[in-house]
Amino acid sequence: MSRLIIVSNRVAPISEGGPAAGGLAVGVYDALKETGGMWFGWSGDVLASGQPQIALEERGPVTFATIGLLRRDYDQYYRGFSNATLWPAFHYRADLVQYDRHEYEGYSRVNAWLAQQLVPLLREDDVIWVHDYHLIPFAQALRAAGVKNRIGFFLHIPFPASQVLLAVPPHRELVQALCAFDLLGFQTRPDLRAFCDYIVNEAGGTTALQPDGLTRIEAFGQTLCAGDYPIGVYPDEIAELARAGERGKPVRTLKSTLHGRKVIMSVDRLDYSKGLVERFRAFERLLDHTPAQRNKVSFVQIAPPTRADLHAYQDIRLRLEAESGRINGRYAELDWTPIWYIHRQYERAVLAALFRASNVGYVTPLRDGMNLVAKEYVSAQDPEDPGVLVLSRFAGAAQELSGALIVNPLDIDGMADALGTALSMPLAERLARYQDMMAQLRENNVSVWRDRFMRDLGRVSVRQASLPPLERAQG
Ligand code: ADQ
Repeated sequence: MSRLIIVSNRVAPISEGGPAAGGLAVGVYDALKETGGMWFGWSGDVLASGQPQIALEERGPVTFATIGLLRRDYDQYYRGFSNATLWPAFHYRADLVQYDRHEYEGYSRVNAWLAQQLVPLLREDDVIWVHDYHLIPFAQALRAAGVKNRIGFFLHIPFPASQVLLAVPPHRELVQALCAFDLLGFQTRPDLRAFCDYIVNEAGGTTALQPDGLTRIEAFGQTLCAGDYPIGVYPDEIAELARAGERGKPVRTLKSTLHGRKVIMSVDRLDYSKGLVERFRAFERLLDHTPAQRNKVSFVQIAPPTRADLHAYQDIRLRLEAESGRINGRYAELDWTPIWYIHRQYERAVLAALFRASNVGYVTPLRDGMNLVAKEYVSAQDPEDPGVLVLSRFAGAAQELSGALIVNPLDIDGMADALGTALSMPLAERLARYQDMMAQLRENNVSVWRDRFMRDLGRVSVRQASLPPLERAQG
C-alpha cells in the first residue's frame, strides 16, 4: 500500500489517545495509521533568525515532520497573504481584502521552500494530500522540483464566485497553481461550480462531468479532476462523549445557574465570517418582539479569539464586546443574564456535553466552508429529547442538514423568528428533524469523506508521469 503524506499549514497536536481536536484531525490521523505515512507542516514556532530545521517524530506507523517559520515568512505567508488576503476574499468579504505584493511573493516563496523541505522525505509511490488555502501553490512547487507523485488538494473554506475572486490581484496565478494538482476537492457543489465557472469564463478552459461523477478540467495546458467532498464528523463517537458528560461538572454548573431556563448555544472561533454580530442582534430582536421569552432563555456564545494580530479580528472582538454589553445592559435582571459571552477553548467532551444540554444550536455564519459545529451539535443531542439546529444557508453544512431551521444571517427578524420556532418546537417535530439529520451524518461521516477523496485520487490518471512538469505548468 502506498504511504499517505498529509501536508497542512499546521500539524494537529497529537496526544497518546489521538488528536485533541475534532473532525479533520481525527479523520486524517486514522487514515495515516492505516496506510502508514507522514504529516508535514508548520510546527507553530516563529523564529527570529536562523535556519529552521525539520523535526521528525515517529508515532507507530506515522511520522510527524514539523518545521518552524522565520518571522518574515510568518508575516508574509501566514498573517499576510493567507489570512489578510485569501481568507476574507474566499469568505466573500472583498471589503476586508488587504493586498501587498511582497506578501504574495512571501506566500509563493514559503510554499516553494516548504515543498523543497518535503522532497527529500518522499518515496516514489507516496500519495500526497495537501490541505487548504495556505498551500495553493504547493503542487506547482513540488512539480518544479521534479516530483511525479499523485497530489490531491482539499479546500476547507468556500471557493468564491469569480467576481469576488477577481478582487485578489494574482487570482489567475492562484487558479493556475491549483491546476497543477491531480485532484481538487471542494466542500460543496456550489464551491465546485464557482471554480468551474472561473475555469470556463476567466481562464478559457473547459469542464466536463464524467460518468464517475468527477469533473474533468482542462486549463492552463493541464488536465485534472475536481469533485465535492463535504467533510463530516463521527456522529456516534460525539454522541457517546456527550452522553458521558451529561452529569459532569460543566453541565451541572450550567443547569444550576440557569434554574430551568432554556439555553441557546453557539461555539465558534472568533472570526468575522461567523456572523456573530448579526446573531447577537437577532437574539436581541427575539427578546424585543417576544416579551414572554425574557428571563426564560439565555444565549451562550463560546468564542475563543484567533488571529488576534490582525486588525479585522481586533475590530470584531471590540464590536462583539460592545454588543453583548449593550444587550445585557438593556435586558439583564438581577437573576438573569441574557448573553453569556465566553472567550475560551473547551475540550471536545465538554463541548459535546454542553451541546446536549442546550435547547437550540445557533450556527449562523455569513460564509463557512462546512461548519463542523453544526454537525457536532446534532450528533451530541439526546435521541429521546433532541434540541433544534438553527443554521445559516451560507454554511456548507446547510447543503446536507435539511432538518435544520435554515436562516439567512442577514435577515435579523427571520433569525429571531427561527429562534422562537426552535424554542417552542414540539417533541415529535424535533425528533423527526434530528433523525433525518443523524441519518445523513452517519451516511457521510468523516471516514466516508476521506475514503472517497483517497479513492478518487487513486483513480485519476497520473498525467505528470508522461509529461515534463515544468513545460506543462507554463502551457
Ligand atoms: P473552522 O473555521 O475552524 O474550520 P469549524 O468547521 O466550525 O470551523 O470547526 C471548528 C472546530 O473547532 C470544531 O470541531 C469545533 O468543535 C472546534 N471549536 C470551535 N470553538 C471551540 C472552542 N471554544 N473550544 C474548543 N473547540 C472549539 C475550517 C472551515 C470550516 C470547515 C472546517 C473543516 O472554516 O468551514 O468546516 O475547516 O473542514
